[in-house]
Amino acid sequence: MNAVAIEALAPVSLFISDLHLTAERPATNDRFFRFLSSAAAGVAELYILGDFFEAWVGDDALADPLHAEVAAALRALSARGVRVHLMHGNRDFLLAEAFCRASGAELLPEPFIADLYGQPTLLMHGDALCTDDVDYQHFRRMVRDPAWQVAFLRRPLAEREALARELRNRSEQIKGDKRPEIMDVNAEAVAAAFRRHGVQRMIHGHTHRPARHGLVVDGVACERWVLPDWYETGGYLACDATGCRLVMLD
Ligand code: LP5
Ligand code: MN
Repeated sequence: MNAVAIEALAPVSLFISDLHLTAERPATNDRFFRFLSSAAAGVAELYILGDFFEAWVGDDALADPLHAEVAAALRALSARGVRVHLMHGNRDFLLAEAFCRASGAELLPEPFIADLYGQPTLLMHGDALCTDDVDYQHFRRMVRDPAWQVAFLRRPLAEREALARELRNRSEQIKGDKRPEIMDVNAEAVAAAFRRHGVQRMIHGHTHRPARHGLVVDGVACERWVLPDWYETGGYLACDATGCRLVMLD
């Protein structure tokens, strides 16, 4: 790393999530690579708040050419001095140390409180806030259980990939039968998170409903930023000492 380059980085933190990178959506992948060499190239840090990949079945999936290309692109960004932070989503909760070594990214626990230029900010993927989606929360508890993960990772790669494809199909079918409101965050879960962590700002993705929500929790003004997905356009949140703004790409 080069100290001069690090000093030149702008004191700005960018947040992205829900890119769902896959060889089947080359336009999104290209948009991401352009983002790395433009908006993300000169900032202090990049936070990836989950669902970076369409599905991650274990770090041996780094053998996939797209996965390797993405890891190398992140490594090039971190080599410029940009700190890259990664949080699990519901699609890629199996990202682990080998991916971090290949990409130069640091894996964050969820939830995580980041100090953004003096303002403590709660970071989450967002799925844990969707407490009305009871079936999903049950499923989440199962796949986040370390014993379940050890057993799953023992299966051959091709079998894990087939299971992930099957699960994705099931998820799409099941979502068609769910009311849209149960797939959004639950207001009580949001208020409880602000209360528990004593913060006034939260950033998350998952719901694909980009927005800034102002709310009052126990008499304290708070804000909740929701990140966009990258299916059609994509975008990011940029935060600095003056606050945050959502930037949509075209
Ligand atoms: O992802 P998205 O936004 O479409 O939907 C999510 C919830 N769905 C999921 C599943 C993911 O899409 C697929 C994850 C792939 C991970 C690969 C590694 C692990 C492989 C494990 C193989 C067993 O997270 C969806 C939510 C939605 O967000 C909105 O919040 O509603 O939740 C579901 O659809 C889950 C169902 O409600 C309940 C799960 C039924 C499980 C049936 C088991 C079938 C096993 C299939 C064979 C493997
Ligand atoms: Mn998600």
